Amino acid sequence: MTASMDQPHIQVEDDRTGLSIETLRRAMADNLFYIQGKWPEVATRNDFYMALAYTVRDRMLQRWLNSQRNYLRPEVRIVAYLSAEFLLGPHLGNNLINLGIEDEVRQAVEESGLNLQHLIAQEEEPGLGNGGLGRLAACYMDSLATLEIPAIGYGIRYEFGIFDQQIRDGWQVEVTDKWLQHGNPWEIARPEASVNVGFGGRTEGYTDSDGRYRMRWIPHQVIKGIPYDTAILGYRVNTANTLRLWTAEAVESFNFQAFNVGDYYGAVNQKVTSENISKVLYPNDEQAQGKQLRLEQQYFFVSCALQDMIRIHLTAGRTLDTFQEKFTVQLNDTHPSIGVAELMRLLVDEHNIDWVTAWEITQQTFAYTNHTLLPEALEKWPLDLFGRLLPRHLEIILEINQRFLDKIRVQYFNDPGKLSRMSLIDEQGPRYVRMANLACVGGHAINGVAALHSDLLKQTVLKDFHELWPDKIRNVTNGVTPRRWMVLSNPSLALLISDKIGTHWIRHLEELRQLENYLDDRGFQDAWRHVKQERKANLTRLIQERCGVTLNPNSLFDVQVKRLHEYKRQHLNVLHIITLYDRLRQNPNLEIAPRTFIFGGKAAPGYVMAKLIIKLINSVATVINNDPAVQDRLKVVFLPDYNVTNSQRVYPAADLSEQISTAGLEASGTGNMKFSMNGALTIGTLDGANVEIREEVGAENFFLFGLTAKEVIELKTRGYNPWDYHNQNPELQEVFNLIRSGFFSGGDPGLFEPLIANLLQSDPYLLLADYQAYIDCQATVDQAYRNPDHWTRMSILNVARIGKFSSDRSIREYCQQIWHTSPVHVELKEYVQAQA
Ligand code: 73E
Repeated sequence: MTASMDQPHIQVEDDRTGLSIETLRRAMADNLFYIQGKWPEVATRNDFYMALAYTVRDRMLQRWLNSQRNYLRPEVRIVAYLSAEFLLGPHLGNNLINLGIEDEVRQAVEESGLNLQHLIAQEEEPGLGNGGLGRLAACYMDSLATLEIPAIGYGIRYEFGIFDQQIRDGWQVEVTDKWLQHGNPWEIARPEASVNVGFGGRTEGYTDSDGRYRMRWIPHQVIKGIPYDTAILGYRVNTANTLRLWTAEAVESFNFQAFNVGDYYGAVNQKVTSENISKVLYPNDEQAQGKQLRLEQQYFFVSCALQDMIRIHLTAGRTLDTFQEKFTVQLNDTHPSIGVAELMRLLVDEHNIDWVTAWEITQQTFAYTNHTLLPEALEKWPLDLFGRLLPRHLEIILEINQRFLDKIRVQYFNDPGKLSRMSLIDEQGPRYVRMANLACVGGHAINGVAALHSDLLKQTVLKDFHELWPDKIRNVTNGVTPRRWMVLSNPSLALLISDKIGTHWIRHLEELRQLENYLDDRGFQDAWRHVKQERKANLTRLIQERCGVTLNPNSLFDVQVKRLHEYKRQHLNVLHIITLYDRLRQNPNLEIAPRTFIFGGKAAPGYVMAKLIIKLINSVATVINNDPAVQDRLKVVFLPDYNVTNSQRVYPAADLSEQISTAGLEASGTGNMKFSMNGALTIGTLDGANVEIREEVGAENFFLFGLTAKEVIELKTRGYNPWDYHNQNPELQEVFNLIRSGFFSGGDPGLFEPLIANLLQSDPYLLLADYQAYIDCQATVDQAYRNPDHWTRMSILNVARIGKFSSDRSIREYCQQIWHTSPVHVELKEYVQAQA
């Protein structure tokens, strides 16, 4: 449209903000030409995806910049969420939903001769996390924005995220995740906000101009942190918070001194080693890595983040004595807990604040979330390594420790054990810095991630701290965002629900309760089943494509997707599969509901037993899927490369959710919530958030089995002998015999011996103790599934009563109990007017 001379004020919709289908279509064509530099005839699908992504990002910028401007208002309090992992998943579909422009964009895309689903599928997901902990951070960012809470997520912009998993000959093979190779349209580099971070070197005392004796750090090396920002939009609100991820670079591209003396390669080498810090995510879930590079990563992003916060605070015109009013900093596990020492250093050494004041600010600033009780996940750093890398921080930690232990000594003068247990330094053998103790002492709140987990924390690993500060340990049960896990992943379910109760539930998940009114509505039940069938057909297509296995969408989809770990007991699931298979072999006419067992999940590359479990699943799958005697009553598949993208097709398709960890070991779990939200029923132990899910959905709508956390401890204390269970149970013996005979391993009886030997000799996760209860419980699942009406009612009730597990509820609790912060509405008007 062009304005003619006599009509100079014709309103043309802005190509960067307009929402009409025509404007969107034009904006895409424009971005394809001017950003991708392509004509449509030669554009790849990725070019079209990029053109669309920029079109959507343009429509987020008003909200984003106005939200960022709010950060600088002195009275605005900001949540800083520090996390080594943010497992975001693809942005495009989610942003369309949160903006509420899905329909318009779909039409504009179609009018351009393209398909929106294909473009959405084109996005390479940012897999900057391992599993639940990283995904939780992403859900919390979504809820913070939706609840209009000013927040910044700080983390690392790993060049390579979690590896891609391939399965070759049944084994896991790791492939580098080059998620940035086609460009990332969602981020904006902000080199002007770069900061320097020191490493190594020494400390020295000096007398300042006021005659005070002070310490300073002379690092050996300085690395530059460059922030890349991504907008995290709330659902149908103006708030768009920032996820600020840091990339490491050499301070100068070349060390000119080395360059001048002719050491060109030496100079370049320095650049290369500096960049190592943000190169790759450590792929270990719940396994502390004692590697120096890991500590470097942690310190790097935490120092960048704290320096950034201080800059924001000072720019807002305030002084550092009020830092704790401006920022509340959540430590996502101990990974960022070095922040306690770093803030002390910044305040005391760099900003000349006295120790006592600095300590008050620090303690009031930080809060710490614990995500696991597993001893192998507890982070501790050898003192010498720590002192070499961060000499000033070690001094600060020792000073914190001395002042802390002085108090403990007075308070518990008759209990010397307290000192050694609560000390920030482990001195039992070689000395270590204990990061959990640092996080506990250096903050004002500690929380577990489900009620049972928080109770166990108080009774076990944090018992002494709980006795010292009875109000400090709280519980905030995890939650997940219904925007990604229902609206985006399961549009047909979302539509069916909204058809009945409107759309308010998307921000107020408790309103799903209204679905109980339709429990006996025949039409509704049929529609419900229809949605599930459709999602099962959809997953069937994915599995056909990825595994070449044809599934029966009428069979019971029994799903276990999560990281591979012995405590999660994927191998207990396998024992059940083999039991059923053996029964079918013994009795070919056995009546069971046809079942499809679906597995997915990555194993840490160095975790031999977890990798062997993957091989076992695939070996059992090959035998069962090719045995004509089974007559398709059982199918087993391992879906490779389980990630956020794939998971969005898995949860909606599940009938049964496997949550079968040894009680007391899964801190919360979040997959359990996503399954339930999508109408799957749970078979599970009384562990983590399962306990609360069962309370909410009703015991009669949940398949419970197994020892309780208390019984697990009692059994272990009494002395657990797996042979007792093996010897009493002929069916279990038969299962073991089959595996040991080489039946599933092409005649190689030794292949799974390490697994079998582990179960028979020690069985640390009590599979044998829970085996029979699990088998019996699975039989009740089978019975229940054969009554479709009843199953559908249970499925509806699971969804209707799952409201508690929205991450909006979790974030509200953090705001009230820990962060003491409230929503700030973002106004867009001002900018629009200024523009006009
Ligand atoms: O139970 C899950 C929990 O739902 C827990 O295992 C997981 O965190 C989830 C979110 O709260 C978790 N991940 C880690 N620790 N706990 C972890 C530890 C080290 C590296 C990476 C992840």
